[in-house]
Amino acid sequence: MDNEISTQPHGMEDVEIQEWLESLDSVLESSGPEVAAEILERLRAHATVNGIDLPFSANTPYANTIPVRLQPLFPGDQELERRIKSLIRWNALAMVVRANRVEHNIGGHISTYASAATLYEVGFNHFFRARTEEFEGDTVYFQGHASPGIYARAFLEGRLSAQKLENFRRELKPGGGLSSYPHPWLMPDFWEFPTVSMGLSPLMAIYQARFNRYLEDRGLKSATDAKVWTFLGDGETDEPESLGAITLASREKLDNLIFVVNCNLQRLDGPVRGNGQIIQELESAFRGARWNVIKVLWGSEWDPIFERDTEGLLVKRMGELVDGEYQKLVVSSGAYVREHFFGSDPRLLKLVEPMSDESLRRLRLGGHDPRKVYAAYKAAVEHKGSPTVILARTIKGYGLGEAGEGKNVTHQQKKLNEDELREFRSRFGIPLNDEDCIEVPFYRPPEDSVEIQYLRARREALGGYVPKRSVRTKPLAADHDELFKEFHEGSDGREVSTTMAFVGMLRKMLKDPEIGKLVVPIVPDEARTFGMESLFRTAGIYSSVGQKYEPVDVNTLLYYKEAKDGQILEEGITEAGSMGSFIAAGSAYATHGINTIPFFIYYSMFGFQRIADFIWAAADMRTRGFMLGGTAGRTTLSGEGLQHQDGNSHVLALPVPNNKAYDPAFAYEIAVIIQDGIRRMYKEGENIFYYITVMNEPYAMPPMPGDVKGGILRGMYRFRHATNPKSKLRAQLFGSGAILNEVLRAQEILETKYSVAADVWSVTSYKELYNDGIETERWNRLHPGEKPRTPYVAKCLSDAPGVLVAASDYLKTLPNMISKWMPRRLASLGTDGFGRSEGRAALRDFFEVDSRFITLATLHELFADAKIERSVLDKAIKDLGINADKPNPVTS
Ligand SMILES: Cc1ncc(C[n+]2csc(CCOP(=O)(O)OP(=O)(O)O)c2C)c(N)n1
Ligand SMILES: [Mg+2]
Repeated sequence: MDNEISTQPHGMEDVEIQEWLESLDSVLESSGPEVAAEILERLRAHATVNGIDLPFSANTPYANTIPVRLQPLFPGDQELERRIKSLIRWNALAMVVRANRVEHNIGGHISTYASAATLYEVGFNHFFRARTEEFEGDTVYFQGHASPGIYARAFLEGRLSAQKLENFRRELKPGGGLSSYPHPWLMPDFWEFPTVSMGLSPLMAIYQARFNRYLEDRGLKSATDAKVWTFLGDGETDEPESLGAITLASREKLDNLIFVVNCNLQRLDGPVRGNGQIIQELESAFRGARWNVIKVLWGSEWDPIFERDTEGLLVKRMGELVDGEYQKLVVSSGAYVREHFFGSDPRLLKLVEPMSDESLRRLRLGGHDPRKVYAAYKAAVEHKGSPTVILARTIKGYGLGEAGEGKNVTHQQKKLNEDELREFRSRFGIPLNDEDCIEVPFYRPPEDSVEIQYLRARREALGGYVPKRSVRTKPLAADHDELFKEFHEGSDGREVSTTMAFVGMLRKMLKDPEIGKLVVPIVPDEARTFGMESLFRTAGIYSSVGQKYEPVDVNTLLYYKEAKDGQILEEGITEAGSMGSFIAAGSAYATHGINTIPFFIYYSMFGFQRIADFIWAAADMRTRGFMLGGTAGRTTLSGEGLQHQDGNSHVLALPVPNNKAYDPAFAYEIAVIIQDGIRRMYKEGENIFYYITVMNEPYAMPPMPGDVKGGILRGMYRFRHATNPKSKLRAQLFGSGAILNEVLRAQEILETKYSVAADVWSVTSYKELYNDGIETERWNRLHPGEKPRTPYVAKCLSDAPGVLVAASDYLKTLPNMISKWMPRRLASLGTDGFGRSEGRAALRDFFEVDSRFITLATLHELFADAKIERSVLDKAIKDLGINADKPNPVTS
């Protein structure tokens, strides 16, 4: 391993090494660790300039970071805390075992919490401060698979009934149950942060900690020393998101952020790094990223052995083992440990000579020793200038003994046999007799027991219970009619894109007396793409250190202005990170009681497609705000080609239940959607959020044609009537986004060249129409005796004659999914297939969504209804210049 302390150098006497070590010890004693560190640093520099090749290592030895001599006294009643923890262990296990007795395969996890119990309990008893009137509270991201332990504690605290525990993973039981993992959507008074899709919570926590600073720097909340605690698994760190944002945390000096990595060296299938050392690997990654790293590897029982080891042999030996070997030691006898671990060197064997095999087996790991864990947490909360990660060594399935401690199968262990239950009971001193214990009852000592009294007193001292979610924010008051009115009036012939229109609204919202300061614009290095650079200067780009340099464009009007109170979160090229900010800002109404309104604008292809799981987590978390998919539309974004051109996102938005997805064509539509969105989310307190695609094709924005607000919001409205409604040939055309213009051109061609009179509808949201349709169907099915309801689509089209044709810049499935509620057959045009690097006109020809293809589709429908002759169709194909043998975009 690269952390080995050097083996005996050539010809160097023991005594020489001893002298060096002793002189360092004496500096340490007389002048303290800072001076000692300075000397070592100077020695290192001196060695380098003298040509000594010192290999780089970001690692420290395989030992506790905090030496015994700097370990603080443990302030709690250790014995009582151990008893409380044992009761929690029991109840957590009981929840899972009972649930699986009732319903085979209902699942749940025992071994994750079993390994993490001390890590949580030290936090609960001494560190996690609750939210109070005076203090905002610490934020804790719990490792999802440890949820049984968190529930079991809440049970002891009297916050969850035995009935609730009984219904763990059976949420639909009368009286309710408990969700498998932390889901604020399902338990909105309890869980704050969804964590179980691994890798999301570390990144979300980093951006949460940064957003807390942003709120402070902008004066939206007062500065506090509140911490963001994040518990994650060592296996979880393999998710790219887990470590993907750690440099942001150190760059921003987020000393309000603490990661605790539960290093049980195992994941689901087996060891995280059988052939390596995950702890050392993580240490070098975090130290390299300039985090404060605290390793908690060995428990207090090891201290005297280290003390005896004046030669550093033990640390050296510890650095030699790979994790697979460590895992083996965990499940082995004391004799095996003596032979295989200490037996590598007679001097090591001598160190443990006085110890029995039993005491060797009982040597605890650091993550199971409250004193070591307390020391690490205290150091973490007191540390200034950088985030802290605690790498705590634990045993997966700790206490399960034969039932799974340290075993590869332990992650999936949900059942214990009678002997195993009795053993667990005895090991943790649960007051249940042999008979009772095999029933695995929940056990809570009486209210006046010392355990319950102590536990309550500890939580009282820390301000109350954790986790607890509450919404304290006051609803917004204004209606914002004035703010949005100007956008209803059209652009007076001036050609603007919907993106420009949106940016105009954003600019205006930023100046609004009520919501101005609450708006949080978020961009992943795309502001110029969207024409937002003017906001750099007016709103400023948030930077925790202001601007330490004169920007290169300082002499221009729109220079790149970074400021401590800057409002824009310019995240750089990280959609995941930007989503982290979106989630933090969009949930601040609950986390901080502040109604921040995030507007996250990004390249639409890189949203739902790239970071869908974060969006899902945002939905679970009841996040509010607006996501704006810019440069949207497979054929509207020209030139960029296959990976950029988005015809997918409105389909990918369909599954997110509380997300409202809109594909607006005109500025007034966007204004209506945003104004109503602010009302619903921030006045009515609805737990919804918005996805709005905006495009970069400029065209004249028409004024709002009468009061169509209701239609815009519900998903469709008639934008333009046919000029000759009496015509024999009739059609209803549906268009969305920029493709609506193609539909309008088709309307003209159809009318002038083919005498077809078409009405044109703007479909702002297929998702809204679809949800309305399925909800109506469902209601009718469940209420057969009542007057059937009619889906909104059907209502709109009840007196609309003619054939039906829809076109959008997205997959054809969108119009198809609502066609069943239409009065007649629907022809759908869309952009299924890979994009191309081309201009708009060529793209729309390629994907067959331009006015010519809409015209042809309409004529074809009329032909199918025997309203026109084949010859008209043949001629149209020729006249419109359509190549009937062109490649199929879906397969080419
Ligand atoms: C993104 C994602 N992939 C896979 C899983 C399934 N899964 C749940 S727990 C687990 C193993 C966890 O190991 P580790 O992170 O080391 O946590 P431990 O239980 O050991 O503390 C896996 C693979 C998941 N929850 N999320
Ligand atoms: Mg693990």
